[in-house]
Amino acid sequence: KNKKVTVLGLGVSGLASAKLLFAAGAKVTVWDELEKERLFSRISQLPDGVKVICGEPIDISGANLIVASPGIPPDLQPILLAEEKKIPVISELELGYQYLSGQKVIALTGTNGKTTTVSLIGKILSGRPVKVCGNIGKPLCEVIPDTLEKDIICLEVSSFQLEKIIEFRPDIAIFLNFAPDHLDRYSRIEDYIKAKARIFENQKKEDAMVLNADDYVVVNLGRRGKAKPYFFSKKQVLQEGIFTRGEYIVARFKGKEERIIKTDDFQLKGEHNIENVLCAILCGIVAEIDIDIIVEEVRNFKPLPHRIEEIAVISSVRFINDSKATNVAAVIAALVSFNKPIILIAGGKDKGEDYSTLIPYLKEKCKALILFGEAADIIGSMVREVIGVSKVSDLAQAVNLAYALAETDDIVLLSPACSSFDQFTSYKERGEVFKREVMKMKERLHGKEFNHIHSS
Ligand code: UMA
Repeated sequence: KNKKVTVLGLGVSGLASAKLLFAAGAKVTVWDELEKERLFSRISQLPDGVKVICGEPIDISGANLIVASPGIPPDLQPILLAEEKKIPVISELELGYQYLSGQKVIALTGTNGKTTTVSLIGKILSGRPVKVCGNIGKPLCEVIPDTLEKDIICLEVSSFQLEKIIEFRPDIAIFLNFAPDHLDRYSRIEDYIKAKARIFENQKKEDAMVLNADDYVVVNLGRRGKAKPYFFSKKQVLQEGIFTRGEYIVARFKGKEERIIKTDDFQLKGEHNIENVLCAILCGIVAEIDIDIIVEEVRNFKPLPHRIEEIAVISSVRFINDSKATNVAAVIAALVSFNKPIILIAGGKDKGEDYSTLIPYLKEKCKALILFGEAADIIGSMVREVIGVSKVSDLAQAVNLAYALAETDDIVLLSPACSSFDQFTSYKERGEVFKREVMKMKERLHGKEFNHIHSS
């Protein structure tokens, strides 16, 4: 109350933070590098009395506290200045956490599969009052005003949100997997790992860690944690934990083994989804949810949009939207989940990854690569030697070219390996545009008594 707080970034996180702080009686200033005209709808949602500075530099020297949105990089000038002046800088996640009053917190991080897994955990917990939020799209600060004491907060947390925590301490901290990503933000991969590792930092021995036993980065970080570790594995039979044996997912605790569900008995498909399901089941067990409820929720859970999502079949060519694949590891997970020739559409905003790690998979799985967006030339230069590459300017051209190249039973897969921000506002918008272009083509072809020849 009465403190001067500057919120950096007026996206969903900045908006929710500013509202919460203003309601508490703080003197709030919100800053964004964009011009006011581009932020009109957000600004109109702010309470009167919040000061807005947009499209011009901000002087933070009089502030008592800075709240940084996840997208604000740690080397942005106002952050560096605040650090120099010893003004505390916290993330939106930390701000939201400090508003909690003892609610149970489950937090999940990882590189790929976070949103699917946290959504499934939300379903598994749905017999209790649970709020699923965080990087999934709804900031913690947004749910705070409606949070009751009995609620369980189930959070997807990103490295960006964890960078600036102080007290954030989940009762159950989950680390799903690790792969290189966000190298445009972190100059060294160690910095990305360090940010993610903060999920365990404030845990105590009465808390729990849910860890992927197959991922050595995760196992190493878990070794340094103080909380009780629980493991899941797709590759090993564990002494204690959740793992696959033959066609079953199996739980083994205190020497007692129990088959839980068959690996083909749920709608989430692909190896990467087995990992997600193992993780969610283990979290459910750690949260003391009845095993029958867990199994039912896993069985009923439907894949989320934009993740290896089949959107149309046109003359036996399957079109798959995997717009959520914003890094190389996610693309690999998509490629290995098909056993038909793939025409891959990739590109977008480059995040500094080494795309040559795709080479063995391109060789084995793909017949053509269509590149678009800012990263097109960079990706092309790294993989051109093993696959035919075409460059197009947008998704409409990509869809048309992919279809022209396709033969019966081929797969056209949008799995970009990049973020979307060069041409779109989000991966969701990119996925929607892809769907629209595919549907437009389908209508066009059907309308014309299409007789394109697809030879097998
Ligand atoms: N901005 C600046 N200067 C900068 C950077 C950003 O002024 O240098 C401004 C932008 O102009 C914009 C605002 O900040 O107006 C956007 O803030 P933001 O990027 O923090 O975005 P939010 O809308 O608050 O969304 C954030 C997360 N965004 C990012 O981490 C980039 C969302 O995750 C998250 O769903 C939301 O908070 C709720 O928690 C998105 C994401 O891409 C989906 N996350 C990354 C990922 O999953 O890989 C980590």
